[in-house]
Amino acid sequence: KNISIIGVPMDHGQNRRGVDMGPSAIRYAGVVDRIESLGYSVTDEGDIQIGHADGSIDENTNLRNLKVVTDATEALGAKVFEVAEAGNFPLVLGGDHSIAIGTLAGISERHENLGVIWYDAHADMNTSDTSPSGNIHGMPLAASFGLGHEQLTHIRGYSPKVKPENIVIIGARSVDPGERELIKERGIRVYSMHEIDSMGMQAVIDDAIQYLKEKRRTDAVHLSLDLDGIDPMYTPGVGTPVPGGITYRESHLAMELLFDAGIITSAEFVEVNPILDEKNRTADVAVALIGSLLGEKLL
Ligand code: DIR
Ligand code: MN
Ligand code: MN
Ligand code: MN
Repeated sequence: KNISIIGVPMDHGQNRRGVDMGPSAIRYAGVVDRIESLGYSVTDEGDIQIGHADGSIDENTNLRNLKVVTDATEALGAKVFEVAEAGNFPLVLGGDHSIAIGTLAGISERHENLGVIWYDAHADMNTSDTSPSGNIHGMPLAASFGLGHEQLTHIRGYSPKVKPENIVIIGARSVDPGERELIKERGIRVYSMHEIDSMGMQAVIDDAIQYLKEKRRTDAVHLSLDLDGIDPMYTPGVGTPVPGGITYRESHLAMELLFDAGIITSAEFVEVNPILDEKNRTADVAVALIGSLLGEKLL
C-alpha cells in the first residue's frame, strides 16, 4: 500500500501566522520514516502552492482571504483526486483547517456515500452569516455539506461533498450559536467531551464506527484531525487551544481502534503551528498518532 503525503502550508484561513509551517514541522518530526517503518511505501508529493493575502475581512462577504483560500483548496482538491485515483492513500498535512474543503472536494468525487470523522475541539460549521471571526478555518464542514459562500461550497464544481448525517464530530467543546443550531437541525452526530468522559473513548469509537458502517452504509471514511481536539497540555502548538480536551492516550486508542476497524481511506492532520509550540511537541504528537492510525503496535 502506498501513502501519498501532500503538504498544505496554508495560514490564511485564520489570523495567527505560523501554521503555514505545519507541514515542515511534521516532516521534521519524522513522518516519512515513521510510516515507512510500518511497511508502507511513501511518496512525498511536496507542498501545494499558496498565494499571499492581506488578512483583511471583506465587508460584503464577512470572509477573510477568500480568494487565496479557494485557489489553494482547488489545487489541493485536484492533487488529492489524482493520488486517490492512482490507488494511493492521501495523507494531507496542514496548514489551517480551511484546507479540508479541498481535501473533501478531491476525495468525495470518487465515492457515493462518503463518511467523515471530524476530530476537533470545534464544530467548524460556521458560514459567512454566522461566523464570529470571518475565519474560513471555522467553516469547512458547513461548506462541505453545501452551506456558505458559493466559492467555498463549489470547489471542483460540485456540492455537497458529504451528507450531514454522514458526519461524526469527536472532541467538541467550543461551539458557536449558529453551529449549535445546525447540529440540531441537520442531525449531526457529535461525541462532545461529555460523551468521551461518560462513555469512554473505546465506546465512543465503537459507536462511531458502527454508525458510519452499519447505519449510514458509508463506502469510504475520511479522518480530519485538528490537533486542537487534543488537550493543549499535549499539543500546545495550535492557534485556538481549548482546555479540557482529549488526552494523548485516548487519542492513541482512538487511532488504534480506527486502524483495527479498517475503515479509514484518507486522512489529514491540521492546525500544527510550530511558532506557538514548545520544541515541536505538537508535530511529534501528530506523527505518533499517524503511526497508530496506520497500524503501529507495541508488539
Ligand atoms: C471559531 C473557531 N468557531 C470560528 N474555530 C476554530 O472562528 O469559527 N476551528 N478554531 O478549528
Ligand atoms: Mn502567507
Ligand atoms: Mn479546532
Ligand atoms: Mn478545526
